[in-house]
Amino acid sequence: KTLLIATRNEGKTREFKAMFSQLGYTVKNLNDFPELPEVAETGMTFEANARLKAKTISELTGEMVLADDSGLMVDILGGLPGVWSARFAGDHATDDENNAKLLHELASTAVSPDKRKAKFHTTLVVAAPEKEPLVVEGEWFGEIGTIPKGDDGFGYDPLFIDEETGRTAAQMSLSQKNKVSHRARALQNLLKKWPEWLKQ
Ligand code: ITT
Repeated sequence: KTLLIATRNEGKTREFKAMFSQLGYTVKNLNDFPELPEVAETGMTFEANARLKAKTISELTGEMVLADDSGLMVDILGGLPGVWSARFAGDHATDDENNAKLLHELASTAVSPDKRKAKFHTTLVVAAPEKEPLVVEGEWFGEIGTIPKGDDGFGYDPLFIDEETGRTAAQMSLSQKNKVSHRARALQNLLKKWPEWLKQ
């Protein structure tokens, strides 16, 4: 069984590969299909963008497609970077540039950790021909550190401190992160609904 994920983000893909391999699925992403177009993320919400990515790629391929729209929401920044997480420091910003921008925005709160509370959010959408899309969410609570720690993961992982363990997401192994992350929780919610949805 193969599942196409409408993403070009290899960090997300690595996590999905591990999660879905336990379910007997092989995962492919858009980097395996260079002929498919870029889907512009014009939505103002995670759900709107996830729907856009899943529906567009499903219509173009005629396949069932999973999309993940996700991001980091920092309390004192009013939920930013949110849907702009991938582009926080500019259109083709690297993870390092986005992390530097986040630290800069939070510089004045460095001494009060309670002001650095944050969460990761994922909305997953599964789209397939002739079906209403299936939509689920997952969240992960923590706070933003003052210096990057850890080498694993991707994106904001070196700055995101898990509230349960006090470790950054980048200090966790892939399998540890996949037990507690926003993406893992969203997938658990998906698996509760997926069998019924497939039968429709
Ligand atoms: P696709 O749209 O191709 O899937 P993208 O990177 O543009 O790739 P998003 O629009 O959903 O994906 O942006 C998500 C950004 O949020 C991502 O680039 C990271 O910066 C951040 N992010 C999401 N999940 C994360 C995680 O588990 N760890 C660290 N950062 C994460």
